[in-house]
Parts: sequence; structure tokens; C-alpha cells
Amino acid sequence: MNNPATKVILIGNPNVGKSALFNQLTKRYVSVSNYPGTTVSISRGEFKTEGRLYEVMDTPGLYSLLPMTEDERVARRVLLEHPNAVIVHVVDAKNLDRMLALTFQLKEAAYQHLILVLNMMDEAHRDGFKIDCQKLELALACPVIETISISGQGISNLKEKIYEITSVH
Ligand SMILES: Nc1nc2c(ncn2[C@@H]2O[C@H](COP(=O)(O)OP(=O)(O)OP(=O)(O)O)[C@@H](O)[C@H]2O)c(=O)[nH]1
Ligand SMILES: [Mg+2]
Repeated sequence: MNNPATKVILIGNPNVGKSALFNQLTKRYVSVSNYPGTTVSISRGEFKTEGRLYEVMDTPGLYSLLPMTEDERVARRVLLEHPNAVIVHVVDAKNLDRMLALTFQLKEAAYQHLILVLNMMDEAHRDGFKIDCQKLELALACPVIETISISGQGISNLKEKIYEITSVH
């Protein structure tokens, strides 16, 4: 079937807030809990921005692109099946250094559209982390967006960025 929606895949380690972000983006509700491994299958939802339709997929958490568990295989398969999707790599901003390895793997996999989302910025600020997003963008050569998924902060910026990178010809 011909589906005109541009695909957006939320990917990242367990417990970083992918499902909370999914809920904010799509206004659908999927389970969010402070327990890694909450999401075990793909959830789909949609949002529209600037009249353009996007299909968002929430995935189970994964630690690397070399899957070890069935949940990780599910997430990996979605990536393989949608080589033209926008990949939103969601990280816990407090643990950025531990999570960037997956960003590099995604870059190596040569996805055309990759965005790094620094989620849990409320906790990162509380804990005194200072992240220079512009420097990070330059170093990674990919857009970086800060979010607080439980409050919705940064979600409109993320939608704008997704629109921007999928509208360039
Ligand atoms: N303080 C704070 N908590 C957040 C934020 N985003 C998500 N959380 C909390 O983090 C926990 C994990 O959120 P989920 O959305 O379930 O995380 P996930 O990445 O989908 O986890 P898996 O499905 O296990 O891979 C929940 O308790 C959320 O309420 C945020 O920006 N700030
Ligand atoms: Mg989840």
C-alpha cells in the first residue's frame, strides 16, 4: 500500500524517555515507566507539521546496533526496514558520554536523516551538567535538540527540525 507519510523512528537505550517523547509527538498514549524494557514492540502514531504528515515509530530500547535480545532485534529490524526514515536518537542528557557510541554507530550506518535528542534536560540542569549544543552539532555533524519529554519542552523545536531536514532537496 502506498503510505505518503515520512517515517520517523525513535531509537535509543532503554529508559531514556522514547515513549514519553512518542506520546508528546503523537498525542497517543503508550506505556512509560521508570523501568528499562517497558516497550517491547513497535508503536505507531502520527503528527502533522506545516501540512506534512509524519508517521512516528516508538521502539524497544537497544544498547547497540548488534542486537543481543529479542527486543533489541525488533528495534534493529525497524531501522533496517526503513533506510530513508528520520532517525531520532534519544539520549538521557545526564549520561550523554555513555550514549554517544550509538550515535556514532547510527552515523556509520549512513542514515541520511539523523537527529540527536538530549532528553531529561530538567534532570541534567538540576545535576549541573552544561552541554554546548552548538559544539556538539559541529562535532557530530548532525542536529541536536534538547527536550523534557514529560513536560513537552522542546517538542515543537524537534518537529520543526524534522520538517526542516526532510524538506531540503
Ligand atoms: N525528569 C524527566 N523524566 C523523564 C523525561 N522523559 C522521560 N522521563 C521518565 O523516564 C522514565 C522512562 O521513560 P520511557 O518513556 O518509558 O523510556 P523509554 O526510553 O521508552 O524506555 P524503554 O521502553 O524501556 O526503552 C519514565 O519514568 C518517564 O516518566 C524527562 O524529560 N525528564
Ligand atoms: Mg518505551
